[in-house]
Amino acid sequence: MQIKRAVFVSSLTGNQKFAGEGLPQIAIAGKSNVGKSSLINCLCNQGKLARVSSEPGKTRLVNIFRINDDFHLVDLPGYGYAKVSHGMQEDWGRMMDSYLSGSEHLCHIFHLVDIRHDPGQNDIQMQAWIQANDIPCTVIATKCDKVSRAQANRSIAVICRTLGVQPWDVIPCSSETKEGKDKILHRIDVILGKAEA
Ligand SMILES: Nc1nc2c(ncn2[C@@H]2O[C@H](COP(=O)(O)OP(=O)(O)O)[C@@H](O)[C@H]2O)c(=O)[nH]1
Ligand SMILES: [Mg+2]
Repeated sequence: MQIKRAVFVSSLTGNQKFAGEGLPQIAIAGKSNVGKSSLINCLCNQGKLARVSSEPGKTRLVNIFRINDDFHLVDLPGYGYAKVSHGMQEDWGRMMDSYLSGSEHLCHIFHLVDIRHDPGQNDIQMQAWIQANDIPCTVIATKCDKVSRAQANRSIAVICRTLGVQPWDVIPCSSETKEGKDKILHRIDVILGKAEA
């Protein structure tokens, strides 16, 4: 897939549903600061489409982008930012629940984890939730420019073991070097039924 057009559609806050004309939706989940916004910008070849923040916990809305006329990319609010208040964490949970439970067009989740760190408790919970809800998922191990290839392979093994996913469902990537970008775009084609796995 080549992303020719990517436009911001809207942000959801509370109990809004997003039908999006019935186009398939691919959501991006992961800890604050894992690289969700950077990945969106990298895939879409647009520097500032999704805001990239070096301050964790800033993206607290569900942000929706329309990609070509093919699908919607949904940037979910990051989890696990320790410094937010209890109330804010509850808001996060409600927002996720209301998006995820109301989204009949959600067909896949890209679950991002930082390749430099073992998955944490909230990554494990997120993945368990995805599996319990039977949502097809690809784990994207971000920031692979920060580790050697040998270290990346070791991390992928740990990710598979801790999250209970298969190696072919993990794609290492870097928004800096664009490593893994083609694989992710191909995965999107497969998800949308435009290519063979
Ligand atoms: N080295 C490196 N840094 C990255 C990569 N992706 C994101 N970052 C940095 O990590 C920080 C958080 O990125 P952001 O996309 O805002 O994360 P988000 O909170 O998940 O949306 C920023 O300082 C980015 O520049 C990557 O692939 N490689
Ligand atoms: Mg972000």
